[in-house]
Amino acid sequence: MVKKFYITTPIYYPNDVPHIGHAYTTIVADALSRWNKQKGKDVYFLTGTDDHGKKIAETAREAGKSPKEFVDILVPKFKDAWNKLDIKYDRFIRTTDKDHEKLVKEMLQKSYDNGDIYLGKYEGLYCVGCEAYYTEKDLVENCCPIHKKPVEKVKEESYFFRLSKYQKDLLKLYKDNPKFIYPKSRKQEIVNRVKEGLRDLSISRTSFDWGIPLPFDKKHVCYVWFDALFNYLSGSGKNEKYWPADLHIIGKDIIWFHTVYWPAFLLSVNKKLPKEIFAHGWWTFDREKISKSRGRVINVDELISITGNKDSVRYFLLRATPFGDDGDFSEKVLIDRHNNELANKLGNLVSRVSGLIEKFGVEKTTNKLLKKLDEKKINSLMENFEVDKALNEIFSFIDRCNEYVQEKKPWETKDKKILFELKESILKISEVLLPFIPESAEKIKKQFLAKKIVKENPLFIKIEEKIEEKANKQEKLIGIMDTKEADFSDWEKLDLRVAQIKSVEDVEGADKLYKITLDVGEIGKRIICAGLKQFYSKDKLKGKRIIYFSNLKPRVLRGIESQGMLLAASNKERTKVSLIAPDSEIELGSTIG
Ligand code: ME8
Repeated sequence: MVKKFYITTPIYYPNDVPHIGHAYTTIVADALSRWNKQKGKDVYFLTGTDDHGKKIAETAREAGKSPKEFVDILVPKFKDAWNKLDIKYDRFIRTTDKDHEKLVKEMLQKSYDNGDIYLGKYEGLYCVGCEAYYTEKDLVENCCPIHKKPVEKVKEESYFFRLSKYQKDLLKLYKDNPKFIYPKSRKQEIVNRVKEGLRDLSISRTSFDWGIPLPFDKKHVCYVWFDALFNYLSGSGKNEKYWPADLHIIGKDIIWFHTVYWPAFLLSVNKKLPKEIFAHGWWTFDREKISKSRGRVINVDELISITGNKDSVRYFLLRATPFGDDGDFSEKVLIDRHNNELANKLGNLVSRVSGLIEKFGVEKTTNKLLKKLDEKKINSLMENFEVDKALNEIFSFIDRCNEYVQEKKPWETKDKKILFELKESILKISEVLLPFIPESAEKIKKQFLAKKIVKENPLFIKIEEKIEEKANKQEKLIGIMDTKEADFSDWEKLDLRVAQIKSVEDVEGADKLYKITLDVGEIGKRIICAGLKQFYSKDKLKGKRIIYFSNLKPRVLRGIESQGMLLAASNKERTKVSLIAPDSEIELGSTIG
């Protein structure tokens, strides 16, 4: 019988375009999904968006849109990003999908009928960012420990879920299923916290209405986490064909919701429990927290544009850190890996060998080289989710193949048997790399399965060749990037203008950002968000003439479309920032260069 494999990502809040963190989870899930498919399993891969909740309602309001209008604009951006990264999901679920809403209502009713939901009063400290309540002792300097922002005091009538009732069942679950929480390093913390005791959970709100109404009391809408978690069940295929999930992949930020609330909700409605939950580590950006307000966020388009190659992004993220650990993103490391590993090692091998085969052909023989590939090891690493190590193993084999070419010198010996070994080995490499870098792997496979192997456009471009080749870079499998020099044409692309600051406003909930309105002469009025609050008072900024980057792609920060950037100098630690200003009253809109 074919074994099924049901894998999920979290459903992301569509309150901005997806960034590197969302991309990471989704790429890992895609690689594991493709790998399991290759192993012959009946795979079902679910991803989607978490459309409801107060956070979305507030961001929508700031953007002057209704929540539904707002999410309808952002959800396609997630689909588009996943498409650009070759994510092959089976369903993209939204919590606003009718079948999901219906299932959540049924589950609420079932849990209510089982006596697990009761009406009470809630008074608590709420963080909108987390969509969760905290107690005084959880707070850090009176702020949410994750978002570092003040929490709200909330008092409302609320339905409660009897979470406390499930403490014993949960502890038994963790004990009997050592693989339920992965990696092990995160498990103990959950077990300890559950042992301390569980308080019943408020699962409804009356203070806003952007959610699923409770079937037994329509004044209340369902708490976003009860709604969200059940996506895994409503999205599990026709008649819940794939339930229970084999693997939920999540970030460590939401491990509590998945390993405590989720099994308790499922136990309450008599459904089977997911088999494994893997909570991976956290990405930082140049060692700082990814943060929209500080501009330290990198979205999927920006990520791909660094090398112009989606497979470099997939490869970098999958290889960069042991799966489970935290990771730091830096453009330089991405480019280094692209150059050294994809372009030089893989690209070089493919290009050299295809050229030699085009010239000399191949002759069948036993393949000693291929025996050096330890597929068993790769399989067992993948079964343990050690994606980075599996890639390591594949790349050691690529190294071995490159050495083989060097040792055997087929360009001198014209030995068709050696070329046969290399051809078959490269075909195998394309197969094992397919889950990780599908587009490149497909290209290699196509090239090496062709009746007559022809050396295609170079799979890597030498740096000297790069400039001429730049125009058709899209065509290339993998190109070498030059990290240091900017062309004059790069500079020419920027449009810098003299502008004057007309007004400065605070941005709700952002402690570092100002919303600034600029007069840019002939260009007109522009609005930007800038992280200047720590460095300049509003009065100091008002009336100031500054330099403005006018043709940068707009970015949405805190629901505000920021149309560019100001030119400023900052020290390494970013503790000092100084705006660069023209030293005379030159006309607004004047160009710089
Ligand atoms: O929490 N590093 O949605 P969300 C690594 N809707 N991964 C990151 C990351 C980072 N810096 N930032 C985000 C929600 N992620 C809920 C989930 S599920 C039933 C409901 C990834 O948009 C990581 O997978 O805040 C994390 O768990 C998830 O995005 C949070 O996404």
